[in-house]
Amino acid sequence: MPTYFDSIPPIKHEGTASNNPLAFKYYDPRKVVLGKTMAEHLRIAVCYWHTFAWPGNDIFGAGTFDRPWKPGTPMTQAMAEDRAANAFAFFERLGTPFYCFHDVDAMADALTPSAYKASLARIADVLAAHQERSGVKLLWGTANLFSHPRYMAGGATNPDPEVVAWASLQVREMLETTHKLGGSNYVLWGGREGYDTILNTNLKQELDQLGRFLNMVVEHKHKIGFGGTILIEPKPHEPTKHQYDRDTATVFGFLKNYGLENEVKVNIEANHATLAGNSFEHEIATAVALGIMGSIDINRGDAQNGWDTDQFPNNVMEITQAIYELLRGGGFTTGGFNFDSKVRRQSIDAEDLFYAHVGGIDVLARGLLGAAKLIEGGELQGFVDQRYAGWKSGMGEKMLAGSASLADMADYAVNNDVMPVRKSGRQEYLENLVTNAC
Ligand code: XUL
Ligand code: CO
Repeated sequence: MPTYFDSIPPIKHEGTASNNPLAFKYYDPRKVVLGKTMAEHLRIAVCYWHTFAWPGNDIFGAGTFDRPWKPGTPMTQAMAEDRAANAFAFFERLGTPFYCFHDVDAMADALTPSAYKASLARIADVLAAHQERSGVKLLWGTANLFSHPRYMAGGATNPDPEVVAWASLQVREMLETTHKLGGSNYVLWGGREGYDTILNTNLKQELDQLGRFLNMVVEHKHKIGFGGTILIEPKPHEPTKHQYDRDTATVFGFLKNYGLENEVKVNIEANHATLAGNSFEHEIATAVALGIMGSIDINRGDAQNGWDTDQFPNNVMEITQAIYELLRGGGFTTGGFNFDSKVRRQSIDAEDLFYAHVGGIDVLARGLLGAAKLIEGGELQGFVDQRYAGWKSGMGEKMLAGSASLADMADYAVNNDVMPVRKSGRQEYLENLVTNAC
């Protein structure tokens, strides 16, 4: 069957001397970096929603993309199958190993719960056949609990238990579908798990609903024997004014509160990190430190715009720092880099989808090479280790081990007439190390 992408040749690695805009300059899937191939390190996925389900509309204007599978219009089974064939044609030409999707990105429209089940099952068979034929795998699946009007006041945190029953249906079906398709993770992004105004909101009630809901998801995961990781995707706001999963540290507190810190990890998104007032690398370092680093949605925001612009990444220095933190934490296990990025509304051609992904993937490859250089050089780690060396012996060691009290520390200061010597934090020197590694 012909596809929209037939005129695009498969994307190859041609190296930095190439000026072919449809070739990788840095991403060479087989190149070994720190003992693993680039493909194994980066585990790249294309997302279904921005690239195949979004028609190019925004809140002021209609869709601008003239795609043959007609995104944004009511979807029949035939259209869903056409969309899947085009999506896999894209994945195969790009040569990326994974994809991610929400239930409604891929399935024909369904009004009732039983129609929903049947429609999802029908497209799951189609996706399974494409996976089998192409070798492309599912990085993660998720249920969309935010687009349908029934979810205007939330999915799991809705004041109406009947809406939560619908949410339970979608999550059960998508968790089972992800399992059947051999997915590596299952994601919950709580786009409407928050509030528009606290005036109509019972915050404690909603947190308890969300905590119980997530426990139900974990119980079901074990019941069906899904071996992948359950991931929460933090975001501070948009579409709601306040979202409960606002950033990684907040999610960790929530998981602890509901006994889930050993069951659930995070899917960190670069643009969500910056919307929350954090840096991307801060979110990764925090997840690593708390033992909940799972996967990454890669994109970038816009320094002037305060919303989730989901642009393709192009800042090599920022990505180098992010990948450095990721590698320091051991890198991905079940996770990967999912391109939760969208081309601009004026980028209307098939080629634009390729330019965007090729550029973004090359930025990840450069970030990986830069991070590897920093790790191999050892100066950055050496500086940090030296900075904290005092905690390996003496009073520092005792305090951390719990054998020195507040009084012991205070007496130590008095008895030894302690006058600490200030040492440079060397920020600019360290920034130069990163710049020079890129
Ligand atoms: C929204 C967002 C979602 C999640 C999956 O900002 O990032 O697409 O990644 O629901
Ligand atoms: Co995302």
